[in-house]
Amino acid sequence: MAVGIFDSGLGGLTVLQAVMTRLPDQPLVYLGDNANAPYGVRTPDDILSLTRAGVQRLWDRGCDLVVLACNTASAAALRRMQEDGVPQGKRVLGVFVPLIEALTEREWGDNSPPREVALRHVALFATPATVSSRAFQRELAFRAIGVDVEAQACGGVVDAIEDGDMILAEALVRSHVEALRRKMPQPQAAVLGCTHYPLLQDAFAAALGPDVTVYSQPALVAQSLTHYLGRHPAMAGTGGGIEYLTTGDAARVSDRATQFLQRQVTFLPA
Ligand code: DGN
Repeated sequence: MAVGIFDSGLGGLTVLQAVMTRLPDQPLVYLGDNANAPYGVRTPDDILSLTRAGVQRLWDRGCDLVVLACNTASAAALRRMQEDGVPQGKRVLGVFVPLIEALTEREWGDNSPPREVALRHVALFATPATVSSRAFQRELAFRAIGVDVEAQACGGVVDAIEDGDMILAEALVRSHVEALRRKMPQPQAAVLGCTHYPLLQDAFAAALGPDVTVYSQPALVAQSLTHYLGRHPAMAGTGGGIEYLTTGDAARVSDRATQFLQRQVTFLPA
């Protein structure tokens, strides 16, 4: 059975890439809602209804398990979708929990009560919608006590990446890191809470300096998914293969994705 990977646009390809590397035999279907991207500046209700529609498309294609490879969608929609009830036999997972489990040094899927952890000062870099949702802090509080989180809404970064303007994206990273440092001079760890940002991992690491550990999601999500499929083997598949779907202009999205991943990628209309 194929696993669905959903994102508002291209950012989720960083997660897809890590999942492919980790699980080369697992069939995957990627759906980018490029017609409605970016989500980072939309209202929570808008993000919820777009995410619901995207996940439903993937469920309808037979992907019983869908990963929201987008922090903005995970922040605004995941808990609400789960609380409203997911259809029998279907699942939807997000990208915060693997990151937080790694940050708090938990086993994958460990739902035990929150406890003291070594980490004290964490900087979160994410889209404006993710930052204002406070979903990261809420999920962290379910697992850890006494961690101080300072969040920086990184306006403009996703648009610069989607436009292929990495010079602008890197300049924005430097100015967002400076803004964060004015609020929290010495973070111990920095969380890249947007699936686009791994493309700027080096820029974040350089601006933050060697004393800050930078956590990026794709590899953590892939590890956590591997563990999840081990616990739920009926949701896994064999034989590999990846289908790329978009709600946007397939030719344009294919060009951008090819640039983004630096290998030929062909999207089909969803
Ligand atoms: N890549 C998305 C995320 O992880 O939040 C953000 C993309 C967007 O729609 N702004």
